[in-house]
Amino acid sequence: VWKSSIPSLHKDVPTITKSVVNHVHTSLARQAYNLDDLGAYQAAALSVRDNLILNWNETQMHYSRTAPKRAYYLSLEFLMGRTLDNALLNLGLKSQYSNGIDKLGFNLEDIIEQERDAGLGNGGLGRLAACYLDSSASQELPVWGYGLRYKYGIFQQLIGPDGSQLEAPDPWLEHDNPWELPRLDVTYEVRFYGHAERLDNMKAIWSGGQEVLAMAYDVMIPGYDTKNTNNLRLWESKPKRGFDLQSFNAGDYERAVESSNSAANITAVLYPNDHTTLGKELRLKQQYFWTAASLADIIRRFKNLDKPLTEFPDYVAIQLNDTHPTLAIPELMRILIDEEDISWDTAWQITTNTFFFTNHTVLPEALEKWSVPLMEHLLPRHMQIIFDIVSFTVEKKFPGDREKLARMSLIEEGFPQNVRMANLACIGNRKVNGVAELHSELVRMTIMKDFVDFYGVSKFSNVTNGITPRRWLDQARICNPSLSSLISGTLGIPKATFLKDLFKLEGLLKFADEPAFQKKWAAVKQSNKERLANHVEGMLGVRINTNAMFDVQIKRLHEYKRQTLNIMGVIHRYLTLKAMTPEERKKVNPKVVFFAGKAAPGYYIAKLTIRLIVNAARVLNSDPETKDILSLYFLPDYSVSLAEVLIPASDISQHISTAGTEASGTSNMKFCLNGGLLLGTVDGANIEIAEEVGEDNVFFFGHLTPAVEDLRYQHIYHPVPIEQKCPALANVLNEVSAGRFGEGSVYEPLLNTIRQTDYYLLTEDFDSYMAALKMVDEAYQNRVEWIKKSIKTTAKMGKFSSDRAIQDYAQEYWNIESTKVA
Ligand code: DL6
Repeated sequence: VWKSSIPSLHKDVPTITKSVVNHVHTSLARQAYNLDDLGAYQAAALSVRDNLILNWNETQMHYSRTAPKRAYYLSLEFLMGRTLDNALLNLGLKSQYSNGIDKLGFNLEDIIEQERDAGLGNGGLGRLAACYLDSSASQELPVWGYGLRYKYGIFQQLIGPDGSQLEAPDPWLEHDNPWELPRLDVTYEVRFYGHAERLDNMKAIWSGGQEVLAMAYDVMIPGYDTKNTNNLRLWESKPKRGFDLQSFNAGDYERAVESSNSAANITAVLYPNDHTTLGKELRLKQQYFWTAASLADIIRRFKNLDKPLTEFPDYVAIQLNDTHPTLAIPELMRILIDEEDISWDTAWQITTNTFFFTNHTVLPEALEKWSVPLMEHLLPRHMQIIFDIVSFTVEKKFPGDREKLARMSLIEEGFPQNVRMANLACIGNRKVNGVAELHSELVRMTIMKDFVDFYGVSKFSNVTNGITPRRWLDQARICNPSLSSLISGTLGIPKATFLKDLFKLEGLLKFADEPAFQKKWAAVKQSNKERLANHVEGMLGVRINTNAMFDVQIKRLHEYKRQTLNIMGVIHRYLTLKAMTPEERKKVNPKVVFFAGKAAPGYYIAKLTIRLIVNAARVLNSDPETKDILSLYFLPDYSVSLAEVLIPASDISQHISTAGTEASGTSNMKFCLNGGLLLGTVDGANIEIAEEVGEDNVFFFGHLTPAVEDLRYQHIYHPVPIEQKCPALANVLNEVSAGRFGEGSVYEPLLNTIRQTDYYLLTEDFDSYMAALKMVDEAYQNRVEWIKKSIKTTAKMGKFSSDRAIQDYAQEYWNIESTKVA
């Protein structure tokens, strides 16, 4: 009876409409007459979810039966964006659902817009994790993600009347989330505080303190063009005992709910930090809660195999996405030693063969540290284990070299002492990687230099980041012919062929010189610009000139990413235009500059940059002399969904970090895949993009990484006034100070970062930046050549598919293999 009753996929239009209507009536308790777009979205999502669940069930059964080695991707952030469109694309059911929805009197594109983004991440690191999940499932690799189910994702960004960023909570779960399955039966207890009593044999008993429950929510991750559907397991915190009945009975209601609230608070919010360490106890609690629950789950699954724990690394690889999950190292040691009675040496052997660590930044301020007293208080047993690791590893090898020991130690001396999470992550792992060639080299040469001497260089390698071409090329929600349809028609291959093997795009090279193809290519870009213009009109109520060059910079606001350099460049352009005669202005090609991105709420300078951009936009966009040739927009509340509209519309995008500071960048890859050209510094993955597409197709400028340290030294010890060093930039700063874009004094702290130490070297790079912008203008004049560059750029993006990146991890690191669900 069970077997014959298992439902089958909704695949054809009649079955699809039936299942949607069924969900309208039975899941939503609504009917056709009162159904709006939101209801239609919910019913369609539930219908698509039925399909995902069926594939998911089969995949998990298949994994259990075949018991392959599995990899687990531990990331505190997964920036998933919307799911419906992507799920339909990966299931290959988009046109069927579109027809079905149409028959029910709705439009698929409209209902897709009803979905809220799952914004469980800050930026590149979280979006990378989402791309890697898509690629793992698409490559039929047995990979699960583990993260936290934040009640509030990345904050909503609003712009206040004075142009400042304001933050509002992101209640993304308000409308219920059809894409997750609560697992009431998958719960683990997690302990905090208490005391750890040492026993013999390096063991200890950790008891007392607070215990909370971690409950699993499963998010299905469909592979593209395959049945394989992997899992992202997100943990939610819950009180272990509901509330304290004793206090309640005694009339102390507040105390009764207190412990319940404190447990639930652990997964309440995503920390909106970016490249700054946060000394927040709650953040440390989040990290331990998540790693402890994930490890307990992984070990439970491993134990089903009935193998000895010494074989754990033969069946399990765990990737640590930056240092956030580093507590998994002492946690695995604790479980093995205290609970499984395994000797210290064997436990260390198992641990260091299981974990792999990816570093995502070398910025010193972003390297996580936790104070020893806080760790001792919150995680007393883990602190003991960390001290033991110090005595048994590095100290054994370099007993005499105190300086080296001090640098390599897991403990940074000071008041208080701190635990250096990057050092712990490095010592407790089998392999460490950076995320682009230059960055991996910097990891080896700077933050991990001593460890390279200690372990040998082979432990430290590189996996250049990648992006999923499914979401970032094919998932363009437009009515006009999309780029992927054009590519498929031109190459004479189905979309699936190049969406699964992005190197196939190289076939476009031989069409780059064909005028008919160039025309079609340009038409797609134009339609994407129209779509963005419509979007902006809906958002800001203004109409944009789509014949202008679209110049885009979208990323988190940070001094090292140098949005400030960009806005100073825009102001310089504006001042130059103002100084021209009307005749001269007539010859200027129009340009629209877009910015989008969030600043961490406590990052004052970054927020001032937003304020300057917004206020400059107000001036530029209302200046009758120049507004037709230069306009500027800050699009609020940047998200994955906004990126999906912005990226395909760009002619040129900016990736202009101070050399050596941007580990990789991934939006650079997305723009190039969509035929946008790149203006950037010789940094991160820009370098490898240029290697692929040819330096003549990239606009590079600025000092190189080896020069940066010296220049900074000069700035501190031999400062030269900005008027002398860079008169053009000095003039821009003076105009801002003088109040041309609103109250000048407001911006002084921002301007002083440039006038004084200029740590991010704007004064050093401004002139070459302006020269590069000029080259962009000139190149854009020759539209045919520009289109050729654009085609060549897309054609050479094969390397930057996250399928390639995930295969690098699977083969070089995790040692796992594809296993197809029949
Ligand atoms: O690797 C993903 C992404 C890179 O593309 C960016 O260049 C890098 O800045 C970012 N790093 C972080 C570091 N966060 N922490 N901790 O987000 O990673």
